[in-house]
Amino acid sequence: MAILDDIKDRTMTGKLNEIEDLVNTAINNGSNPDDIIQNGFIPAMEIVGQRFQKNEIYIPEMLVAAKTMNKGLEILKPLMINQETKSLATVVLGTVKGDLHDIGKNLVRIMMEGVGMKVIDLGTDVAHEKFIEAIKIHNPQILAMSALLTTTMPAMGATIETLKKTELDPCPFILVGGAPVTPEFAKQIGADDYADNAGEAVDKIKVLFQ
Ligand code: B1M
Repeated sequence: MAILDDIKDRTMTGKLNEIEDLVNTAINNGSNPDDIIQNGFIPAMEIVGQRFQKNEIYIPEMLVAAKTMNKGLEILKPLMINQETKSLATVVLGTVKGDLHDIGKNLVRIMMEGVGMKVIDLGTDVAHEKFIEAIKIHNPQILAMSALLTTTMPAMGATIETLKKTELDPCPFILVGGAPVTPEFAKQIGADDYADNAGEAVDKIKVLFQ
């Protein structure tokens, strides 16, 4: 749809002043928030990431793109969260210790909240002690961890190891993701599942509660 292409384009190029109108137009034309995220914001940020990697754009351009996406997401958020619905599941979410990447994690959070999950977002650079503490307090059904650096992926394993030693009953279902994470790595560190993208993360959790 042309309007979703426009949203993708303006996000990539960081057109902060145009995004609000475009998102509102898309909604008025019948696009649902999921469509706008999956076909507008996510592909935009993927391309931004690739361009950054090739030195075609630099940190300021990339951060303006993320800011543009966040401005658009703010409009979608209230439309996605059904306040009346009982929470589908409680999720403790965070980017692991040493890792400050949060664009993908925030997309995961928004999409989870959109289907009625209660998300305790611990932010970035989350040490395993902090994950365990939050699990003890909130008693979530799901622990969701994100990592974008090969050097921080092992922090997921360290958290799982500590969690398993803590012998919580019931132990939350552990879902991991992030660009360098693979299904094989997830299995190796003892996670219950892996998701490739925000939409898949939500789908995999939804299946557990059907
Ligand atoms: Co960084 N960075 N970065 N960076 N950065 C990468 C990841 C990198 C691949 C770029 C590169 O050099 N080729 C590289 C990692 C190399 C590696 O480890 N193999 C890298 C590096 C090296 C670094 C620094 C070390 C650079 C430096 O300082 N020398 C540094 C580290 C800082 C730190 O974390 N301690 C650093 C810093 C930064 C910025 C601060 C500048 C910025 C982050 C801003 C922010 O997040 N607020 C940044 C960015 C933006 C990137 C790239 C360009 C884009 C990441 C992104 O946001 N993508 C990235 C290169 C790339 O990916 N092409 C790169 C868009 C986003 C929508 O995708 O995050 O993959 P993504 O999320 C997807 C999926 O992965 C998945 O769903 C999301 C949406 O569908 N997903 C999950 C994510 N979490 C999930 C959890 C799930 C399920 C799915 O379940 C729980």
